[in-house]
Amino acid sequence: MKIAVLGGDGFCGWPTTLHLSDKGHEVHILDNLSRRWIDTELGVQSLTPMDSIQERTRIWHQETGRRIHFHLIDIAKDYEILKRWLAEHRPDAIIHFAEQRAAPYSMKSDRHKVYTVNNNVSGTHNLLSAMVETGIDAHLVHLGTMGVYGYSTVGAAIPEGYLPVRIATMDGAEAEQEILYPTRPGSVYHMTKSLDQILFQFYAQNDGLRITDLHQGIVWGTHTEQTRRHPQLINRFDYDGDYGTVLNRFLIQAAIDYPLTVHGTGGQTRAFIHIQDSVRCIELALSDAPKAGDRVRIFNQMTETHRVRDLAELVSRLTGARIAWLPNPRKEAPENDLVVKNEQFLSLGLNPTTLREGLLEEVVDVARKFAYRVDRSRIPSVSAWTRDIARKVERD
Ligand code: NAD
Ligand code: USQ
Repeated sequence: MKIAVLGGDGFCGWPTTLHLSDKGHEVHILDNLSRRWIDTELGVQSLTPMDSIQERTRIWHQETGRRIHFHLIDIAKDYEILKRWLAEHRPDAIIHFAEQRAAPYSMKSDRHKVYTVNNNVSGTHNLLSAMVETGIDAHLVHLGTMGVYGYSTVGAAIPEGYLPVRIATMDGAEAEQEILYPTRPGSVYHMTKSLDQILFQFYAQNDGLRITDLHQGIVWGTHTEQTRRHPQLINRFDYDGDYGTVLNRFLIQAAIDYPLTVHGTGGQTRAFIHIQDSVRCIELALSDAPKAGDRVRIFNQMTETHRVRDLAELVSRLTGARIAWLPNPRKEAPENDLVVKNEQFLSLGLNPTTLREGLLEEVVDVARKFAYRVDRSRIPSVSAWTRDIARKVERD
């Protein structure tokens, strides 16, 4: 297949690109490199030394003989360029990773809120509109998030996107209807993913676009089979208070002897998936495209759930790291349970990689190797969800 990977220079996009190229697909990356600019804005860098995208693709060609094409396009701002690109290249599939994906970054200030909404919602809408206008019949696979569901304590398992509801009809009878599972986003970033869902629903219903939305949990790990092949193919690996995600942060903190930064009581339960499985899930989703006229296909892309304090205790047992119990900069339930259905990927053949000690140690080893690149002052998560929380965090 000819596949466009939007956001292919990022943490999930780069290993996915390599995996699909390895499988023999013709892969084109469309990326505006905004993530690299955000590193500059924040004064941080990936823990792992990342080469330019051009250099990365050159090394891949040298190692495998396969070409990955790179196109510098901002999908939120360059609508006409995106449309021309699609009309000219007519990809069979489009994988859409190209959004601002950090909840803390989206809550930093009003400017960051506005940027995140403009970038994510316009980018997704531009893509959908350009797909209709060019008449291409590509299967769109979007990376959404488990966070759209919110983390309720109802106790029922979260279904894969849709919820059957019984409603009273005008004549007093009852009718059954399936609705999108109601969203309850916990940050401006997560809110943009909820808005994406409505855009997808409209374009699938109105124009017959074929869309799969992957509600992904927190991705952990760094290497995949392909990124291990050459030091310059290494994946990016975020540790800072905005972009570092919880388990990867704990593993890096353990490697540099920094107390593990648990927010509040650490009672938050979240869904997780290893980067190797994330890449594999995308391949599986591509192999099972919906037909025109089908509703949006929604998969829960996660393999296990864990409570934050249990992860901290596990990493502490493994490495001897201390745990710091910090005031929570976020507005979120201090404790929640989470049960998630993920039968669709299992039935397509996913064999989940679970939190094995070997894999956790591999991440700690990578972090130790590059520990000299860590700026410890960038580890604390300082983006507060509200002014009151900011004052409280400062006081405590
Ligand atoms: P990332 O920030 O590392 O990568 C995103 C890429 O998209 C970057 O290379 C960035 O430059 C590019 N991009 C952003 N806006 C763009 C635009 N307007 N035009 C062109 N390119 C643009 O993020 P990631 O961790 O690789 O996440 C990828 C996707 O997966 C995101 O949509 C995110 O919401 C989703 N996701 C990530 C995780 C996770 O734990 N990392 C979990 C669940 C879902
Ligand atoms: N947390 C800590 N300590 C830390 C960092 C985080 O206790 O040092 C806590 C947070 O308070 C939160 C939980 O860990 O309760 C998860 O935080 P996170 O930063 O790992 O994940 P989140 O903000 O939800 O975002 C990440 C990705 C995002 C993706 C989402 C999937 O950045 O792109 O959509 O995970 S999910 O969480 O399933 O919505």
